[in-house]
Amino acid sequence: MHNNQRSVVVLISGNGSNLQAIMDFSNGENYRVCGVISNKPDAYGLTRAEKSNVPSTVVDHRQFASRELFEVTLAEAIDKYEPALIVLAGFMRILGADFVKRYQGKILNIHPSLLPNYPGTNTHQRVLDAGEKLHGVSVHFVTEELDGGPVIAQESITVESFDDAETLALKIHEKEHILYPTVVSWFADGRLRLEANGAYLDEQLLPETGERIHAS
Ligand code: NHR
Ligand code: GAR
Repeated sequence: MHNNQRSVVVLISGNGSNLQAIMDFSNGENYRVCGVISNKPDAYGLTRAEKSNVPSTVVDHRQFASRELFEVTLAEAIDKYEPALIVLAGFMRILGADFVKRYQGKILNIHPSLLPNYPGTNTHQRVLDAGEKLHGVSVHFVTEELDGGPVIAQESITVESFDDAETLALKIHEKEHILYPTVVSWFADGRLRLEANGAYLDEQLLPETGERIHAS
């Protein structure tokens, strides 16, 4: 086991299979998941955290009168874990400018599309409706611009004639569960940085589509 693991907080809203992959991969790695925060009290990811003996906190957005008040409490919950990195993994609340500024360069998100294509929600169905042959997943730095922060890494899948939103989600998940822990460990190694002009990996400015690892 590493004795200088970087602390990571994972934010979820649901199933938490990416959280699971990140926790599983952390064994003997350069990071550890020190806390899980969900905005949904019934998220299955909370059970996953408990099973892995990782502490968790619920910050239920419905209990707050405004986004700003929700985010103040969310920030307090995060700061208690003193993380080096915040990882959004199926986290479904848009984060405001003040929140993002506070953690500038320290928030990652995984998004189920080949950004900059298909930002927002319901990506699998939109990809099918558009007749795309190529789909995929992107890990990016979170900035004020929704799904618009610099892309760090992408992995693609092919869309077959028999695919529906469910089979696409399955294929995407398989890629995500390898890609996301890999990028988290890059960050923990100090290899990743957000600058005004984009994302850097090993002092190299990444292209707008990020680093295509495990090209397939
Ligand atoms: N916040 C900022 N500032 N920047 C990003 O890039 C963010 C972010 C917060 C979340 C994840 C994102 C995704 O990967 C993410 C990226 C939720 C919505 C959304 O519309 C959109 C994108 C993402 C997450 N949320 C609705 C809202 O009003 C609620 C939808 C729901 O609860 O089902 O917050 O796709
Ligand atoms: C993942 O596929 C992730 O890319 C997507 O939700 C899923 C969460 O799965 N994220 C978004 O759609 C963000 N808007 P998980 O809870 O099993 O990790």
